Amino acid sequence: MGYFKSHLVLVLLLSLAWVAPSWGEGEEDQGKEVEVQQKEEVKEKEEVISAELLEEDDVLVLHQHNFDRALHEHRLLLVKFYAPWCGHCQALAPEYTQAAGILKNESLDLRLAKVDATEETVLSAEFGITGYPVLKLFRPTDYTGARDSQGIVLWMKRKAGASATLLQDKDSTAELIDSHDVVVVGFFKELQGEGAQVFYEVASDIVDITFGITEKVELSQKYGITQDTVCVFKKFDEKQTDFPLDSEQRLDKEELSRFIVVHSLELVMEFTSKTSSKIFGAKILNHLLLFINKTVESQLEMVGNFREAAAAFRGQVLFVLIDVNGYGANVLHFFGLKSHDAPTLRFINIETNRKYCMASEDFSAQAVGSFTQDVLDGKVKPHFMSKEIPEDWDKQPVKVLVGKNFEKVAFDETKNVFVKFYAPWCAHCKAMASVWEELGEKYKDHENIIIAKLDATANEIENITIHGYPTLHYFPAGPDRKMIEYKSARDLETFSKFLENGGILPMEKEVVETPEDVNGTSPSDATEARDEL
Ligand SMILES: *[C@@H]1O[C@H](CO)[C@@H](O)[C@H](O)[C@H]1NC(C)=O
Ligand SMILES: *[C@@H]1O[C@H](CO)[C@@H](O)[C@H](O)[C@H]1NC(C)=O
Ligand SMILES: *[C@@H]1O[C@H](CO)[C@@H](O)[C@H](O)[C@H]1NC(C)=O
Ligand SMILES: CC(=O)N[C@H]1CO[C@H](CO)[C@@H](O)[C@@H]1O
Repeated sequence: MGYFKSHLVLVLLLSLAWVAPSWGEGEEDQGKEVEVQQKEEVKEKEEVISAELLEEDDVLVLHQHNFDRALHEHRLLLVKFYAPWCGHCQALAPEYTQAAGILKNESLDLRLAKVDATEETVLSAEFGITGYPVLKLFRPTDYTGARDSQGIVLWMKRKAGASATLLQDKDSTAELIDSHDVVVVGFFKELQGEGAQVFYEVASDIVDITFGITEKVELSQKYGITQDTVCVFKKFDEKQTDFPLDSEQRLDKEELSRFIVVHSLELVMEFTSKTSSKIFGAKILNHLLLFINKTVESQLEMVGNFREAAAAFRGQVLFVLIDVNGYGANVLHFFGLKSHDAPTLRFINIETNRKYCMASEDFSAQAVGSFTQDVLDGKVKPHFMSKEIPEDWDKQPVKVLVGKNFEKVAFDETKNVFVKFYAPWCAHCKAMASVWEELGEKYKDHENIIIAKLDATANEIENITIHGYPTLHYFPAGPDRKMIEYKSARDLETFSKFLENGGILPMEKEVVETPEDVNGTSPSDATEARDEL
């Protein structure tokens, strides 16, 4: 896992983006419904169920028999289809309950409900539920907001009302623009046109930004607008950014959304608990991070140059400032940095997780700009983290590998090398630590078998991506640079057989380690128990 462990589920999910190429991973537990339905068949329901609407902590509890009644009685109903055993559902539950309470209090008749999809197979089938949790707004609309109480409230309110405030005069317009750090206003010649409709749709989706819309010519004139235009007004950077609409071409919803998201971010975003969801939510895959110690004046002054360089890459590379004193300190280890390494720059692609390091110490706008361009142009080699080689790395039965000695040891043509990629905090790794030591002991004098381990949180190996801990890879002797992933039982006997047999196990000898996983209720492979990244 990595990057930083936050108490907030949302931030945690988002934080994975700097940890692993895992955007969206873990958002829903997909494809579990098959077993669920099988379980359902076993469980015969005996009790007679009425259409009564009961609630649990302000959340309506729906089933096949009261569903229609709930839809009939509530103007807008957000329904969560969940499975009791699903981890993401459990994480969402308290947030959902809290949002339900807030909305119920405001007597807007916006209600939250839930359906245990493992029980209610008829409803799940009707609404095509294939993963958990799934939230649907009735009139059925997919939930697209953030998964915390504030996000749910914002989203429900946006869906309930007009997505953009209709602006009629200069005063109310100025007031709206002044009311938030970022306000988006659409200036249209006519509100019935196609452009305005697309604008309304976009406003309906981007629930954390305030939108206004107008067709008044005097307002367009006041803000220097001469054709249909969407303006992002902000209290920072360039204050107003215009997106003039091409009268020939159809306004593209995606393009407009992207423009608004990109231009509502500050040119340089400081990484804090408040901004991290915006930073990752912008879906800009390249991030350039400047690590500084803000209490040091000379480092603080670098931000000006950084900002100057950022302008040319807007929308393509997100420039992020990280103060090593604050929230940013949590991120340092993920880049193999210590606070005294500041000031320093790292470029990261959050999809591939490739990191790049600027060789020079020159932080001028020009140097930062050309480094960024060089990375984009593929002219800079990725940087792989490595600890220093410990002096006694080969003194114990289990050899200690780091990035710097990996190539030489693992790809040694005369040796068969079995490597455990682990994380210091991972429970499954700790559970198998002693058997790995025993294995090392058993083969310590062997002429060509090497047992080794590598802390994969501090060392990165080119072309080897670790998706969970522990991961065991076998590198057989020979010139082919082969790598075989070991996926069988983690005991001394099976390991030994695997090694004696030259890196394969006879099929019938494969042992299933964790029987409770056989039915696929755990995300890991049936034969593995490991902590996912
Ligand atoms: C609902 O309103 C009551 C009374 O005003 C208040 O005590 C309670 O905290 C509110 N609940 C929520 C979830 O906002
Ligand atoms: C930042 O710099 C100040 C002043 O030199 C120093 O006292 C502080 O320890 C530094 N912060 C970190 C996290 O290293
Ligand atoms: C990694 O993969 C690339 C592309 O297949 C290859 O050119 C490169 O030599 C590999 N690097 C190592 C260290 O194996
Ligand atoms: C629903 C299902 O696949 N159940 C299986 C779960 O695993 C046990 C033990 O392997 C089997 O006996 C069940 O048939």
